Amino acid sequence: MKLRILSRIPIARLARASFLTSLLAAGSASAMPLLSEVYYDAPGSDDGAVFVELSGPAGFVLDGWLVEGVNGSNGAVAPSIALSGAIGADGLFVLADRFSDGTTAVANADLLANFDFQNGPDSVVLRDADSLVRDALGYGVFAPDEIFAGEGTAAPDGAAGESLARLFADLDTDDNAADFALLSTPTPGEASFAVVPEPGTGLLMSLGLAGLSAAGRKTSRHPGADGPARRR
Ligand SMILES: [Ca+2]
Ligand SMILES: [Ca+2]
Ligand SMILES: [Ca+2]
Repeated sequence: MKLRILSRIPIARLARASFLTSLLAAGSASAMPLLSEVYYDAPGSDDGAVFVELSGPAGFVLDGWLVEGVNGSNGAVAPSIALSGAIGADGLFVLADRFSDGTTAVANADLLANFDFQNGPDSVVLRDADSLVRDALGYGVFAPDEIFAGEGTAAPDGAAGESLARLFADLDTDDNAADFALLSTPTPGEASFAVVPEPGTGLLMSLGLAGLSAAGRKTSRHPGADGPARRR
């Protein structure tokens, strides 16, 4: 009976399930926290508008961790922002740029600091309390003599108003081009998470259907479509 059900599923959906299953296999939850969204170029002034969103285990303490910009033209590090506080119960943490009056226009901000990143080609790096690089995102087209401090292949450099967000906030294959996509509407404090298949699904799991059904049920199909808001 299961095989008959399988025969009705379009090939394209099976391909997507297979892709998701391979991503789940390649990703590593142990690598978290991760950069889950970076917004560095708001329309007009960036002041009070840009942010870095991290994903990770709820309650994970970020004291001593750093978010750094790496200049693609010479490798210079600026800004370097010291993190403090903990990842929220929703699995996300938003570092937001602040206006001179101490407020921000960024929704769901967890920590305010004064920073901005350059438009690409540049990189944003996440370091832990031992200064080890735990995650990195390079964006834009890097010339051979420019410094790429991201992972794998660079993500695209979006237009003003677009952010770079992980397809799934908790999924990392260490290839920026594969893991990140441009969002026309940035989503600080909101994200889609990959769903770990439930145990005991046997045949379905081997066919990659567990990932398909889970993806259809619990995540938006396209991060830019900004699926159902998470409960906070
Ligand atoms: Ca701008
Ligand atoms: Ca990574
Ligand atoms: Ca987001």
